[in-house]
Amino acid sequence: MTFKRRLSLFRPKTGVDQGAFEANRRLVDDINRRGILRGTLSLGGLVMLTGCEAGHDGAINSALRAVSELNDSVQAALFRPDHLAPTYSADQVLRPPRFNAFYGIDDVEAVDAKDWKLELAGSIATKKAWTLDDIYALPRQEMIIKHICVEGWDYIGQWAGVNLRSFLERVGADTKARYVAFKCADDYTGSIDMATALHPQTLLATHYAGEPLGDPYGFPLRLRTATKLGYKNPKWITAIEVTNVKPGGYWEDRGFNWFGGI
Ligand SMILES: Nc1nc2c(c(=O)[nH]1)N[C@H]1C(S)=C(S)[C@@H](COP(=O)(O)O)O[C@H]1N2
Ligand SMILES: [Mo]
Repeated sequence: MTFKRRLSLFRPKTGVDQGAFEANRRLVDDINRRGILRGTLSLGGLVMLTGCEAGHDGAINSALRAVSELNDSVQAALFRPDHLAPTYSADQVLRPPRFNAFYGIDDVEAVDAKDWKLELAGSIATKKAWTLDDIYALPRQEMIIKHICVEGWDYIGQWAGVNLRSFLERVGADTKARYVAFKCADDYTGSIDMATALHPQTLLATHYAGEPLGDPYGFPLRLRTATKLGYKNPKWITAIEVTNVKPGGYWEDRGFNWFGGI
């Protein structure tokens, strides 16, 4: 039995908006067709989608997690470090971006620029904290990419900021380490594999559509990687750690697929 078929066992049957579920499945199918996210990601996407609904059933959850962990290694093996995700044109950019978090937009606590600093931890030679002025002084890269949330929506966004690879090199991070983890001003955490951190389309974004990020979208600093789903892009980042110990993340700890991308 293929994983995709096995997964259909977890298709929600009751109490679920079937229309939304079908829309999500169409989106994931579409992503696969376009080759942005390849191979087993349809499994990952569906695990995440159905995982939400199965959240109260411990047995289903641990089964999903087992499939998901296998899927992580398959996805990591498929990762092509030089393969670029599609980019779009400026007239396709959504302004303002579409907001999402694990709470509503009215509960966003704005970060104060003067108190904010970026702390560094783990396998990094120069752990001096960065102020926003320090970050703004770095060369900026821009990209127009699609943000895809597992909830079944997407938008095209124009992000600019520091290329994460060049930042990691600048602070003397051990780029042979396996993971990069993020802490955020809310209770969110996230982590990515080093190959994704070093991918040319992975930024510490400070700007959206030519303006500093708005408060709900992660001011002053968020991750934006073109090769990962929405939840792998922490907003309101306050600390970065380079580590060989696999970190979790807010959604990953709740059963979402860890790799979450191509
Ligand atoms: N700090 C923090 N980062 C976060 C989240 C969050 O709740 N808190 N939600 C994630 C999810 S699930 C998505 S889809 C994107 C939403 O980003 P957007 O507001 O630009 O759409 O942020 C991701 N990063
Ligand atoms: Mo998301």
